[in-house]
Amino acid sequence: TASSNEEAAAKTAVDTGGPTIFDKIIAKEIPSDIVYEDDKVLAFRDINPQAPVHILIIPKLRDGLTQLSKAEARHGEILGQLLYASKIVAEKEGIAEGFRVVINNGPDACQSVYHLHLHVIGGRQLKWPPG
Ligand code: D5M
Repeated sequence: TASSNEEAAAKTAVDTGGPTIFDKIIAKEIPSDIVYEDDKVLAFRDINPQAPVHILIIPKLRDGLTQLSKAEARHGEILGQLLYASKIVAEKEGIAEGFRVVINNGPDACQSVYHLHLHVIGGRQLKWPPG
């Protein structure tokens, strides 16, 4: 299935520290459906939505945050800004009463893009536990 293909691809994705597709989205070199933006963060619709609302929130400056496990104390402010932006986005999308924020970290979590991103998912009844 498409989903298991993605999982397989993510299993082989590695954190090279090199550029990612998100650099092109930030630079607006490729199109994206932006739902929120400020000087530090960018939020846009996931190209492969897993729910009626599925938005990615990324830091505009990656600053070593290829994945959450690379976070250092100096990243505290941007990490807070990303989480706060998830609340803004949930309100904008009308899902503030029920939504999920997910960070996939590394191959075992099927991370496929090595530029830190929060998934904001909602608009339907979500299941627990996740897969
Ligand atoms: O999630 C990476 C996510 O990034 C995955 O859900 C697809 C999404 N993606 C990849 N390319 C694009 C573009 N060009 N626009 C919008 N969304 C995109 P991960 O947590 O790394 O598995």
